[in-house]
Amino acid sequence: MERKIEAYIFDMDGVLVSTEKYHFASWKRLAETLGFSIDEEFNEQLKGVSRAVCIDLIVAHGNLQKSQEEKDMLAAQKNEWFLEYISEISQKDVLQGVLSFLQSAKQKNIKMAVGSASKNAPLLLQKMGITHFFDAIVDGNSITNAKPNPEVFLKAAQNMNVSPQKCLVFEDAQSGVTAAKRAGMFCVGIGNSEILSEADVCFPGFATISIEKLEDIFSNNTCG
Ligand code: B16
Ligand code: MG
Repeated sequence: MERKIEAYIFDMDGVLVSTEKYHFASWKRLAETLGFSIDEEFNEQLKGVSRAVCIDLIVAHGNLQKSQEEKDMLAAQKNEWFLEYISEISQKDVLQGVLSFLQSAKQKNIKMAVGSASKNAPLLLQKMGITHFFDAIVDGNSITNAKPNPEVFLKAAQNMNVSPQKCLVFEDAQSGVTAAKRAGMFCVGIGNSEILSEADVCFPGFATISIEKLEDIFSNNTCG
């Protein structure tokens, strides 16, 4: 029996916009003020997970002991730098191919949601002028369990009134791909297929993705 996708759920950072470089720059700057450095490989662990989990990972990486109050202050500092870095973001920063993909999906009446760990998601979507495309926005302000917990994607499906089996998630982070699979959803990895090995299929970005191609892959996939 042919299966159809009824809804798309987009991660934000690294999928709709390349803000991951600003998250990385802010965490690196913070680590350096604490006396150590972080590299791109370590940064893979920070992608997709909440600010609070990131600060725990950073502190552990530097073999430091910090109280909750100190960690909150460090996280606030990181966010202040991140907000400075993203202050000039506008529609020109939407990743290549994303805008035309959103327009085509809207024309086909496919439901769409954002499922992001970021508390800055509403601000960034507004800066990029793409908020109106989405039927639901579930972000770091509305969830209690960070990815790889599936809560963010299950909530997005529920808010759109679509069953998880009919949702397709776009993700650039290992933690996010795991969350999508735990939610019982088909997952399209955006980025390196070796890093995102749990995804059902991988593309380097939206420039090479079309709705027709996705329908084809989804309907022929028996284990997604
Ligand atoms: P904030 P996503 C995630 O967004 C980022 O990938 C991750 O690097 C960041 O730490 C997290 O949001 C929290 O962001 O500090 O802005 O609340 O990829 O799930 O859209
Ligand atoms: Mg991401």
